[in-house]
Amino acid sequence: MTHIHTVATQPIAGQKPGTSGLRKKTPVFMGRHYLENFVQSIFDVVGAEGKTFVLGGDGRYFNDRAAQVILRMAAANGAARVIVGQGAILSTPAASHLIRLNKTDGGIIMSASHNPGGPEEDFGVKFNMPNGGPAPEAVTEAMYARTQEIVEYRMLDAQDVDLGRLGRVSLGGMVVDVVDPVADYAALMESLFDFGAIRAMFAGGFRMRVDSMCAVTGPYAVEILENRLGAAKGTVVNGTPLPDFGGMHPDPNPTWAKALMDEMFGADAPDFGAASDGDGDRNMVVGRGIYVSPSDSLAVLAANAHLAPGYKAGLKGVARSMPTSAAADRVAEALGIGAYETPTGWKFFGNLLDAGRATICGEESFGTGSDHVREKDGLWAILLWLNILAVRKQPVAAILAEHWAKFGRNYYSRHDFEAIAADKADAMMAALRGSLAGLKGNSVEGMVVSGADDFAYTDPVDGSVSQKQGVRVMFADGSRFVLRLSGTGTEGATLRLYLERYAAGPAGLDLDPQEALAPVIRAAHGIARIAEFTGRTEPDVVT
Ligand code: VG1
Ligand code: CO
Repeated sequence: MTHIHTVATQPIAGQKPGTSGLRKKTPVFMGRHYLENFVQSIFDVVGAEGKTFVLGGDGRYFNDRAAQVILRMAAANGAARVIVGQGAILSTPAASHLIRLNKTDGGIIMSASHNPGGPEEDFGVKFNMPNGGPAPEAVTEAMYARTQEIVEYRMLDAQDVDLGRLGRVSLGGMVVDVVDPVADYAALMESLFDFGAIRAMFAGGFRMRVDSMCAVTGPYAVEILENRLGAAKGTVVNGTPLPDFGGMHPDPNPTWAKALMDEMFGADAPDFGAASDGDGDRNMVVGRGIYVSPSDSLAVLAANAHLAPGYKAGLKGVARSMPTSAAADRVAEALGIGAYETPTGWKFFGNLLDAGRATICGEESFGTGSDHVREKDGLWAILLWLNILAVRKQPVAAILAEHWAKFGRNYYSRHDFEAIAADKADAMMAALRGSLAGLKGNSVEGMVVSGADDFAYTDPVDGSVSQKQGVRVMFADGSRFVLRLSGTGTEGATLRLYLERYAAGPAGLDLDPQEALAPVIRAAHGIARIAEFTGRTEPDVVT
């Protein structure tokens, strides 16, 4: 006998999803009715009766408890079936794949991605649509509206489901299928890439280091790289997902993946290095002695994707987020395919992928992916790089040098100023927005402004409009900077300053990016008055 409780509740302030779902401090999520209110709001908006959902998360603290709550609520709301990763584990791209593979009605992913995990760190919940992609703005807005009027939620009175054991069980009237989190995803990767060629490369002595940062990709990377592709045991480090990520900050960039950087720039560096983030949708790739900026990685992948079996027919188009460098646009132009510029956040790529306009997408924030799923996919990018390396038989440095010689180089960097008081950050952005109209023609630190705007995007597929997606200031020499506030942080505001300068080559391709960008950096500080508003002169993280 099962009982469904209807629990009286009330709206909780601040349950507004950001760039990628709802993210808060873990104690907030564990607070009374907090998770329940948001999950009920999801079900109220998308409907649960008779539906099938996918459920999993990145294994961070509270992941297991939250999964039990969500299962009981799904059952109480009349869902027919939930497919859940064993141990409540699923990487974000694997969840996206399962949603599509099983033709489900969507999925709930428990993750705060690259934000640290633990009892005092961050937790998050996001909903993905039946196409496997993040809910678009109209849907997340409806969920938010629901959180502000909610008065009750539904909960099944039941024991925990044993998520450690594979197989089918029932929960109230609902079927729960506990599945291997890795198997279907690994099969998908095997269908896209030339595993034979990559295996031969490893057998020939190719060495690699993958830092899974004690987050979700460990089991995926061990199975695919070590077990199926024959990379040496121990290639994957920090490969066991831990509730607190072992105290690591699972954000794959040179600052947080410093151990990997040191290794790749050290005396006995392996041929190739890679890291991924908390939920497995991001990647950083590093060659021996050379860091690959995410914008360059997107461009190189687009230019060489046809070398992998899954993309041998060529690409339909390439899409990038607005702050990402234009390096990929140059490749698209050379290939004679479409190039798209979207706001920050993977949800904006969904329509382009569904409509067959873009095949490969990427963001400067270490996210790359393709139409194989509807999320960015860290291991996919690492495997595409490996496939390219196996075919071209050149070091990463040579591939980059040839790329720049052919297309020119978009020097690029992002400077993050973290944990700024929100009111100060807002005041700075407001002042900057107010000054845009008068900027054109001004010379700041020797840089002449050729244009400035606040990026607005009209989706070419459904016509929806997204305003105020970031301030762009363009200079007469083709350089630019972009400023926007993060939508994924949980402490104060994070200011992101994106910097870009193009060098056509063949000379001037070997500069240090920070030096190459120095005039743009000075002009950005001058125009935005960052120090005056925030008191900060130096960024906390440089990528
Ligand atoms: C950041 C990145 C953005 C990315 C988002 C989610 O957002 O800049 O490119 O899509 O994180 O990534 P923001 O609003 O903080 O700049 V993750 O790996 O959540 O899934
Ligand atoms: Co992520």
